[in-house]
Amino acid sequence: MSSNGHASPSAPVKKVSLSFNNNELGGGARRSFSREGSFLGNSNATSAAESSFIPISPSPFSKQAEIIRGGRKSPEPFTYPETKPTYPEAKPPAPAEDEPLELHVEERKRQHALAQEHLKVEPVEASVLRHVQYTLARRHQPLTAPDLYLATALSVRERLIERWTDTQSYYTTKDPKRVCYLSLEYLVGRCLQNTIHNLGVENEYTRGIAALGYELEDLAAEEHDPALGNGGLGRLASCFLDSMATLNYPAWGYGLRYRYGMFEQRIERGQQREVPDYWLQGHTNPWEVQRLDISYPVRFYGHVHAVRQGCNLRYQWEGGEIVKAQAFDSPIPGYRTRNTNTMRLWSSCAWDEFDLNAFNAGQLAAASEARVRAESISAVLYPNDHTDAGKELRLKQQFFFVSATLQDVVRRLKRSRRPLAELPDKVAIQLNDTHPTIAIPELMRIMLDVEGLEWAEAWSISTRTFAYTNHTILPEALERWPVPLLERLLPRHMQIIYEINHRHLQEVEARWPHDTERLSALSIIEESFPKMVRMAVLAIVGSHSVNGVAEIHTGLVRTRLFPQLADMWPERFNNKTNGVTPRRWLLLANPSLAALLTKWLGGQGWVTDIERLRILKAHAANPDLQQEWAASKRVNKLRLADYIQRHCGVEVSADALFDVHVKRIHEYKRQLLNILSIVHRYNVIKAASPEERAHMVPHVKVFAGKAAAGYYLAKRVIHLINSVAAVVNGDPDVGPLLKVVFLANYNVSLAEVIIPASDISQHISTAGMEASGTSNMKFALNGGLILGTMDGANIEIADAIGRHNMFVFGAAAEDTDGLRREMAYQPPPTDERLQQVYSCIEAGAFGPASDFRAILDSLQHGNDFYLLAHDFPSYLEAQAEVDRVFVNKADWIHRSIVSASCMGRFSSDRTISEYAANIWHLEAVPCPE
Ligand code: NBG
Repeated sequence: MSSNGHASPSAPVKKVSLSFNNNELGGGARRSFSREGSFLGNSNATSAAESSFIPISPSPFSKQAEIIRGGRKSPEPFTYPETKPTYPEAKPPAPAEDEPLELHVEERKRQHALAQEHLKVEPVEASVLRHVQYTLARRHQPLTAPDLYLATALSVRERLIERWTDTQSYYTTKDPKRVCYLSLEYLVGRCLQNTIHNLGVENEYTRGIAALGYELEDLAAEEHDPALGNGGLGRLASCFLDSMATLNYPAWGYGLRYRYGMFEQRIERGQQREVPDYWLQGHTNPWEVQRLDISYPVRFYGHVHAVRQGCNLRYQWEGGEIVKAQAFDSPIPGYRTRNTNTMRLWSSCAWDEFDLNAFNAGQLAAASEARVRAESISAVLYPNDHTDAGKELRLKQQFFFVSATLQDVVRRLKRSRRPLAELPDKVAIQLNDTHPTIAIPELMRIMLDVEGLEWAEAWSISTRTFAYTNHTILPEALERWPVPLLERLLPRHMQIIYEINHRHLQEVEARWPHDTERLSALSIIEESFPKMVRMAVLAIVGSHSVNGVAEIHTGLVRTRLFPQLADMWPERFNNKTNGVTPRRWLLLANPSLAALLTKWLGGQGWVTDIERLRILKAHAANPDLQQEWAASKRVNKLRLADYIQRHCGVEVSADALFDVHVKRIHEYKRQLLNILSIVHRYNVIKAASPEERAHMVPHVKVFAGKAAAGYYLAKRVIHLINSVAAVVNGDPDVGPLLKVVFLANYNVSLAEVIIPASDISQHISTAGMEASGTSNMKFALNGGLILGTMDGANIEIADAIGRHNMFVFGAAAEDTDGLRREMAYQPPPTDERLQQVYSCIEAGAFGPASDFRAILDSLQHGNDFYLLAHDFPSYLEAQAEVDRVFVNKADWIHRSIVSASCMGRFSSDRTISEYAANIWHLEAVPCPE
């Protein structure tokens, strides 16, 4: 074996046996591994030659595999659709030479001194008008809100860039350890007001913009909300970036700059229609800087070539296609600190813009073909929530993103003249879910093939650098990539994955000899047809830390999802309960509550130390506080009522109980359970006498959320909600007692309007299925009470605020499997009220029953996997309890104050401090003013 861990070749590369004798195995059986490292079970018949390895494309149908399958003939080999185009032989461009840092230091100082001398801070009005007139070239046109928004953003950006460049320069001088947060999704939200607040210039800008005849808030609404993520995972990444900057951690957020973000959702005839979200169209994005000086080549396809170097073998990945990754940087300002970090998003483009030869030969389309192909990589965000996209383009996106990122990381290390051995001391890389896991073999490839390190050293560096966060235990969301696809797209990475797996399984075998089941559970390769690479297993094997995002979820990751891996490395597994940034989700989204807090807590210290809210708990019964608290909630409810009126044409009263259910539409999140209970409420109202109605609590039921475009049942649920809404809202019998609205195109900006206005919000996933949830934290922080199941972070929120302040119902996570088994054996009788709801839908009360047939089928005949019917009675009880408490205003507000005041633990500042201390081992580096 060569020193870098690969089989020694002769030409052609010789097959090497990796089977090994294990005398302890009964009957002289031998345990075999293919060189791919996939576990192949016990075999008496395997010869060394049979367990051989052809490095570049090992057959997925080796003899041993056949033996395991009991000598059955292999099915036809899986052929992945051949989409690979033919390319001219790609040559890697010469690496850009980095000038040594020292050369820059003096020049930087000189420029800075010059700037200090000549640049003065202009008044806001002057700065904004300068941009209107000279940047936008609109000197003779009347001022419009869009122009003024852009000019204001450009004006703010100047101040931002000062801090940003100072911070980056300071980091360069200090050369501290940094964290790189790798996430395929960010849900940034609008930037203008967030930046103004974080910079502490809101008074100046509010006044300055007022002097120009506008309200800052109105201008802020002109900004397009970039939706570069699906839901909670992407928003968490953006909350984390805010906290990292605020806590002065040297951090980089890396991601992809999709041209089309999450689709825009329109509701037409009650149904979702997806419209492409071309968020960059028609305006410049003032919050990013294209870094023309920073781009990297990223290779796809090609072949692997082994070369002998002395007595060692080195592998080179050659040919294929090269695409350019172009950096776009967005400054991420911390709150009231000079520290301003970077979110670097990669955009793909052709390495050679245009094939002039093809053009000259008259092949016009061919001339720009490579460009179109290259640009498609970062074109669209996959609008899949919890589904394995299984698309070649998706894997290309993942590799494109991590390859550019790692080149950037390694370049920075080398620039500071450090050897790769120091990488774990200088950089922590956090993998946000499995999407960036291909970074592990890519870093190994760079170290082995480019930098010439030995396997053992490279592996040690790699595992000490990477850490992985799991965000779901839903099997359909656990990424697996077909081996044939990886072999074709990333041939060298597939080899490296095999090698990682082989060594990993050897370790397993050494610790647990003869444990066949364990070996197959622990293998990175799944022995299916085709074979699959389990990315989560690869992420765990290749990281020093694996964390879940709430206590219950981490427990399930340990015990249900990866029990054997947790057995092997118990010290690797840890919990980091999610959090949300109080800057966006309280200070910005809820100005009236923010003002109240500042007044009652004697200053704005709570914005960075949200634990201070706890002081209010002791004053929860204070009538003055209660009165102000209720007034603030009312302001927010009026704002939402206005939004509902403008967007749905439905008039709602701020006196009603606002009951909100907003998140991605998914069966496990159970929007269906909610709408079924609304139909029941409707039935009850219809059957009630006028006296009974007079005692009922009026409800406004608010839904919002997108369904993945291909998720049929989720789209049916949206249809049902809108159909019920149409009937209920138009029924004069019901009047203000019940209103149902579905707000289209849920995104960060809409969440900022909805969340502060809730009385109740629903987080009612089937127990054990929601990893954490983060909107539950936002609602509670804004004084909304929670109606929820004991799932995800709800459990910890209940602990923090006191369970009696939450309305809890439903099966516990540990009971769900048993309930499903019982249901399969003998479906329990359906609750009468639920049966009546089914009957209404079946009788066409909300439109043709056939529209909702699939929904009803998913619940009946023992199909109720998400346990809606089981939880329905306790859900109705919890709702009745909500109504009972709501009529006692003082009690309600007391609970609201207590729950908000106990939410300190759920700030992303706490979460990030834990990541920094326990996983990244990172120090804060405050940039001097
Ligand atoms: C989601 C979970 C949520 C969790 C967020 C952030 C994925 C894969 N997972 O419960 O479903 O709050 O991640 O951790 O999007």
